[in-house]
Amino acid sequence: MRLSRENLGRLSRDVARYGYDRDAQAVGIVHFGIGAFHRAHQAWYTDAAMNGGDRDWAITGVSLRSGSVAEQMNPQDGLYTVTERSGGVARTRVIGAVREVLVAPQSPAALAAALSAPRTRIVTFTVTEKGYCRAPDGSLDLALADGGSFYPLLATALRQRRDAGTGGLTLLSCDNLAANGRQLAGLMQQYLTARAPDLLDWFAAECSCPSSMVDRIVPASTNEDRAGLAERIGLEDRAAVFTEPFSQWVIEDSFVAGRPGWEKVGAQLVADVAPYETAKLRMLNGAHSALAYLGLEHGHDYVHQAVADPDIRPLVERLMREEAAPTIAAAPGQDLDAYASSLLERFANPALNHRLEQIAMDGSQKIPQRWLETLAARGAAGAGCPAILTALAAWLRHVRGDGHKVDDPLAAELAGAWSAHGTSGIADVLFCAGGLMGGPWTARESDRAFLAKALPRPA
Ligand code: CS2
Repeated sequence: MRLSRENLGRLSRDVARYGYDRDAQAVGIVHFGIGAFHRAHQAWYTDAAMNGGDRDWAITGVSLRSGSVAEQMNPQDGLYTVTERSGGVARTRVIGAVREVLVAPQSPAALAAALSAPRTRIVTFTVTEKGYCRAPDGSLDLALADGGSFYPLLATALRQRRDAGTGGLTLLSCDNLAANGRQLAGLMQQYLTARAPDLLDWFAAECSCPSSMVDRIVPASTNEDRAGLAERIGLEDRAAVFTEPFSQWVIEDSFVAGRPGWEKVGAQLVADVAPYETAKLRMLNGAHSALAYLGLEHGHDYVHQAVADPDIRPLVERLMREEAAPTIAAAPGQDLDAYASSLLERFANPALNHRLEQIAMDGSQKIPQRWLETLAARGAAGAGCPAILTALAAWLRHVRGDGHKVDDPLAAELAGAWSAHGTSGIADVLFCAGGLMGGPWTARESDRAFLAKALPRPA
């Protein structure tokens, strides 16, 4: 028997659940990219805010392509559980914040109506790095944007809202990009310039794009996870997510038409997100990517195994403490050394089973803000980054794709660069000015020499 409104009463009594009247809540948020991360993070905070008395912030989730999340959630009336795991302890809660899931290609009219409804005031995004359709130089790739992304859908909605006098929207990016709000604003402006220039002034005046730092480790759920949960709670939940107890959300407080009281339920609303976002991207995500490529090469499957490996751990510590941390202008009270220690502890959580392969995907979209910006900042200060360069060499070997599939939107270009340039030239050609990965960082002579030595696969 499956989780649903009707079956809620059959849940085991130790499962916590929302206490508000779902029918009395209007939809206030449309969310693009309703995967596990959104369900364990923004929807979880919003649910807590409504539980605390906030009204009318229910969420309509949108899948841009696949119908699988809709199939998981709609038959359950949008309900799902979040289970926090640590040590032998698991705590489960039913979240009521999501009203329904729309699959964009299947329900264009319902989606247009949700985006232009007067009560919709915020649009949030977890579409992953590649969902922003950026060319390697960071500008909008218009052909990608026109091919099934959120940009045309938003442009249509913005036109309807302007023409109907409905008022603007806050577009809140919750993806792991540097200055994610500023990037989203710039990319949206580029889209409008090309496709709807008459909306540019209205967009600038009526909409806002705050930046936010999001943090919670949410491994992809497995059949085994779901089966164990069903046994424990007494109902099957096909949309269940499993995560760590830790959660952080730092949001720039710039909303054009109100927002939930997220600060009352643990989020930090601040004037400047940059110090938190930079620390998170360069330290947490930077360490994660290093663990992924080095860990896979060492035969590990999970983060907790890689971080316990004495060949890998010291390198990851150096990456965080000696390479990334010195490039970050910390906010008052932000202790980067303590942050590094807390990250090592979180990575070591054996109850999470966070697959290295999940982190290794889409490296071309991730490493600019995770590693290359640190390399650039350290390089400008005349310092080197041996730990990052060692990890970068492992990434280069990974995208060569010997015996495994490379899951990356630039996989073909990277394979082409490998066959044209080989071990002796690959790093030089990718990280030069104008090279495929030569955006934020151009390798110095000494970096290229380091990479050339590090590149051959270790015996
Ligand atoms: C991970 C992130 O998959 C990845 O690339 O580094 O999803 C990471 O788990 C989250 O950003 C943690 O907040």
